Parts: sequence; C-alpha cells; structure tokens
Amino acid sequence: MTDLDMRTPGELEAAERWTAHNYHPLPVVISDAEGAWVTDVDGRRYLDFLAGYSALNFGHRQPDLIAAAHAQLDRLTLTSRAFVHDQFATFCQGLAELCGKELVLPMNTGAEAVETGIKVARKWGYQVKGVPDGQAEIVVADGNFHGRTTTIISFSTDPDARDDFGPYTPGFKIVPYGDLGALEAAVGPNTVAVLLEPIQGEAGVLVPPAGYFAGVRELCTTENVLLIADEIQSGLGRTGKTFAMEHEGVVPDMYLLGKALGGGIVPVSAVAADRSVLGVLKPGEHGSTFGGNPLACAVGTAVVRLLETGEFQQRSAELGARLHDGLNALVGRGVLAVRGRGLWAGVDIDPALMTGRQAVERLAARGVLAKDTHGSTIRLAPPLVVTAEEIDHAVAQLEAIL
Ligand code: IF1
Repeated sequence: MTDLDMRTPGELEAAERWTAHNYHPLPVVISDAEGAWVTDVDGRRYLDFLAGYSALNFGHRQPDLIAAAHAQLDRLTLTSRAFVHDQFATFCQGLAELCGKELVLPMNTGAEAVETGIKVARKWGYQVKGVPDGQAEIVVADGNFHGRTTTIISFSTDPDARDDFGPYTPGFKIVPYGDLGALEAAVGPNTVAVLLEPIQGEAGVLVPPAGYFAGVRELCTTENVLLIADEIQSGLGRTGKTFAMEHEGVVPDMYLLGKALGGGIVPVSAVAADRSVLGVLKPGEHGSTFGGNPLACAVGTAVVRLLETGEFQQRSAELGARLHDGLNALVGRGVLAVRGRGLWAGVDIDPALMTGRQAVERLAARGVLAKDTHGSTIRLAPPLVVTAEEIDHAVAQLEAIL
C-alpha cells in the first residue's frame, strides 16, 4: 500500500463499483486542471506527464480551444452529414492544407480513423491497383498499437489486447518493426498498404533505425502500395514536428490523425490523403453519426490554427531536448535506457528496482502523473505547454524515486 491508496476512497470505491474493470487506474481522482497541472478532489496538484496519451498536447483547457468550443456550443453542435454546416469546410480545408493533402475524411476516435484507413486502402486496392476482390493484404509491425476494435486487435501482437476476442479479421501480415528487409519480403502483388506508427507508443516509445522510413517510402512507391502513417499519438507537435514522419523526411500517402486534434475537449480524428486515394469512396460507402460535427470542427479548426504557428512544435523540440538530457543523466543510476523524440520519452527502469506500475505510483505520490507501458518501462509525455522548470522538477522526482 503506498500512501496514494489512502486518498479519496469514496470516489475510488464508487468508480470501482459501477464500471467494468477494463482499466487499473492510479488511485488519483482528478477534479480540475489547467495547462500542465491537474488537481485532485483533495486539492492536491500533479504535473500531468501523460497528457491523455498525447490528446492534451496543448494543455488542459487551452484558452483558444475552450473559447472555440464555448462559442460553438452556443450556436450549433450537431447536424449529421445528411446536411452541411458552416464549420465543416473550414476545418477540412485547414487540416488538408496542414497535411499537404487534397482531401480529409473526419471521424471521431483514433480507432475509427484507423478503420477508415483500412477500408479506403482495401477499396483503393480493388478499384485502382487491381487486386482481386477479397485478396487485399496490409502489412503491419509487431508491437503495434492502432486501437481496440476487433479488426485492429486482429493484427495486434499484444495478448492482452487480442486474446479471447476472435474470430480475427484476415488480410494482415506482421513484420518486425524497423526491419526493412522483412517488410520487403512481406510485400506482394496483393499488398495494398503498409500501416505503421512513426514511433511505436504503447510498445515503449520505440524509434526505428534512421533511414527505415525512407526505405519504407521507396518500397511503397516502387511497389504501388499505400504508406499509411498512424500519427494519432506521434503527430500534431508531440515529437517537435507537426508530424513525426517529418523527422524521416517522408510524406506518407495517408495520415491517420486523432487525440490532440480534438484539443483534449472532444473526440476528433481524421484521415488525410489525396483524391487518388480518398476519392474511391462514394456517397453511402462510409460514414459516422458524429464525424465532422460542428463542435468537433470548431475545436479542430482552432487546433489547426495553433499548429500553423509552429510554436508548439518549436517548444516540443527545445523542451524535449531538455527532457531527454535530464533523463539520459539518469542512465546507469536506475534507468537502463531512454527513447523518444521531442516531448515524448520511454524510460526503461531497472526491473531490479521496481516495476513500471510501482514507478508511476511513486511518481504520483510525489505529484507527477505518468503511465507505465509494459514491464518496467514508463512513458513521459507532458503537454507541450510545460515549462523548463516543470520538466526539471519532474525529472528530479524520477531521480528521487530511483
Ligand atoms: C487505451 C495505449 C497509447 C494510438 C495509436 C490509434 C489509437 C491509439 C498510435 C486509437 C490510442 C490510446 C488508447 C488508450 C491508451 C492509449 C494508448 F496504451 F492504448 F496504447 F496511447 F499508447 N493509434 N492509444 O496510440 O485511438 O481509438 O483510443 O482514440 O485504449 O487504453 P482511440
């Protein structure tokens, strides 16, 4: 029992009583938040170094985003796509231009963007590439995390995400992440797409070898295969660039976006691609009740405006260097390895010292919120509004628990 367990028993017990146990949350009950800080029901403050798994890149309740949401709430919140609304084109154009793509298809959750990308790639394969019907193959990487739907977990290599959810969707090949040779061997005449995270988040913030994605890009171009980048967690400033793929100098055929696109306020996700790809969809072939709703578009447009300045990307690059310098100073002093880019780090703690869960419990007791991934690895991903002093403070707490 850490002294965390003694806190806020009432709320914890009620949550435990009335919900399915598909999570094992830290015993922290949050009631307020602003910027990089959250406050629990007892008034204790924590630095948020998870940021909603990168859904809170702009910090809690970023003023421009909240203002956009408030204004839209007082005008119009939902029309369905049976009609158009006055926020729709502005959002889709702004996002398409941010991505350098011709079209955008708005959805809600990341998994929906991934599912949309899979469906579009398959239809493109049949109608444009000429793959025989029902034979489309998509290559993915082991250690992937792309969401929790039955098709997506069909190609997961994580037993917790996959076991007992069969029968599984066919049409996927799994290759080692970062292994270009294995990918080349897996691509065949029926391959319609390669689906990859530019940096694997859940796997422990794994950055592939330099040159890997340049090779993937060349392979996909040569073999007429769509390169789909799942930037749902890595994108929108997290790694110091608008898209993590930019570090590799690579432009994918399709961006899958989510999390921070909704500013930490509403679920907003999207697929961005050129007409030659997204143009395969005709009316009635795909959709969503809330996809592209007025509130989502108003917030999404405000997010695009924040990203257009380049300020958040710059902060992530500069402060990310400070974070990684601080973490690397702990290697050999309880930390085995540090990975990541920008304000995103995976930290392997010596298993002899503690598990990842124990580490994040001890960090929480010292006022820093983070999340373990697997084993003794924790991920650190603060909002991009975090200050240098707050980064130093968080690193100092990690040093203290080691
Ligand atoms: C949970 C993980 C992170 C994602 C990438 C698609 C999605 C995600 C690269 C789906 C979502 C979330 C899901 C959330 C925890 C979190 C997570 F631990 F599950 F794996 F971030 F690493 N592509 N990741 O990271 O987006 O449908 O959730 O909006 O399921 O516990 P979503």
